[in-house]
Amino acid sequence: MSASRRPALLATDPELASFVAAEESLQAETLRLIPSENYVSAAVLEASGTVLQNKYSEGYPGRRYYEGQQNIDRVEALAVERAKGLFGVDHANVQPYSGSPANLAVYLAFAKPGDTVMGMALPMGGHLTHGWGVSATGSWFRGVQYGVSADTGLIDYDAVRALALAERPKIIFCGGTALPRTIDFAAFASIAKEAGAVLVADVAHIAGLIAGGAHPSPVGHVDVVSTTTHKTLRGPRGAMLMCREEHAKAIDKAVFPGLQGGPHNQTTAGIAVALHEAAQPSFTAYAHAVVANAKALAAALLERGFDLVSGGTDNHLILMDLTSRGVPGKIAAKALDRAGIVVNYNTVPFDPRKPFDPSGIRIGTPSLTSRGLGVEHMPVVAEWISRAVDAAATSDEQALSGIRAEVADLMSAHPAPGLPLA
Ligand code: DSN
Repeated sequence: MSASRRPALLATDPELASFVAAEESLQAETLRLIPSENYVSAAVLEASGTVLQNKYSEGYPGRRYYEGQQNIDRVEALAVERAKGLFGVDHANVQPYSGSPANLAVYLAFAKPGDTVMGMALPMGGHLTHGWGVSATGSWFRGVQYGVSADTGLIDYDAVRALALAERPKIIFCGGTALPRTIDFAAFASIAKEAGAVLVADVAHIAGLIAGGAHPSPVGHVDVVSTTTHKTLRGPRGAMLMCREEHAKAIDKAVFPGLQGGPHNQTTAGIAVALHEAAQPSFTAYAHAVVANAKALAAALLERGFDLVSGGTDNHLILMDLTSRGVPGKIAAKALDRAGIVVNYNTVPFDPRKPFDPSGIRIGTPSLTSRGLGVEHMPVVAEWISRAVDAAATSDEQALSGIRAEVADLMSAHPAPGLPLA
């Protein structure tokens, strides 16, 4: 693939242009299974790289600290209206730079340093910003953490309730980054109500599934919905906070001026386009296809003897415990990468190994579904994973190269959105 799509960049900085072109080739030729990644459309890419980049606009539409907002206000208002319509919320703030700042804004809105907050432990499938110790949210606040049951790999709602009632946190987070099962927002809502906590659903991973009707919505159950925009939602890298009208002021004030300065208007434009795309019937079909593919892939992996946390998946994500295959997650992930299959190594619940060298890998189907792969392809994908993990165990580089060629063949028949054709 050439850098000629970007003639100005190529002329000014050929070195950098070559890196971008190489990344395009890599994304085109490899099978991307990282469940938090996706491919944005060409329209989202175009919207995200515009002269909106040049404008400062601290404040909100109609209430800015800089002049010249005639067009920026329209862009942001459009993104906000589309978010409200798509998710059925009273209020949306589309300015958070990404998921972590969005979650930090929630703390600023509803808690004071030292307050107790509660979320799922990171190694159990939560997120750093849900009060985990190494994050500011776990050092500036007192984080208490729930997990999953050792027997089932599922959230034990009775245990969550008991912890919440014992600790009385100011904020409870539900949602996470390695949860293969449906989140029961109603159960969390009843726990938060009993404990007197603000309930936040961090739906970053499943926002696109919610928008497409392939996962129940937290709206109506929780106080605040936090999400990134670049995972299953298929937008640019950014985030949104959504809430009922009663929390709107607190959320807006926390994002700006509480935490951030000027919003990234070029990203807001990309978010607006992604939200428009996500409101189309084709996106509903996409969201359901992501889940169907994940279920088919999980079944094909189980057939090949893999251990999956919780025994399978309800959503876009599969967490594989490779202990029984005798290959640590990191070694498997690196071998898969050499085979053209891009995953991330990941802790599994109760992992005896360290996060930088854990027992599992985390995979998902948002990206391959964006390329048009269907359930009929999942046995092939599972077979590649199985062969690559076996090859990792025996350091069989030839086998990995063979898989890489097979992967590239299938990928060339299924071009990714937003990437130039080879
Ligand atoms: N880094 C994201 C993920 O991969 O799930 C979460 O922030």
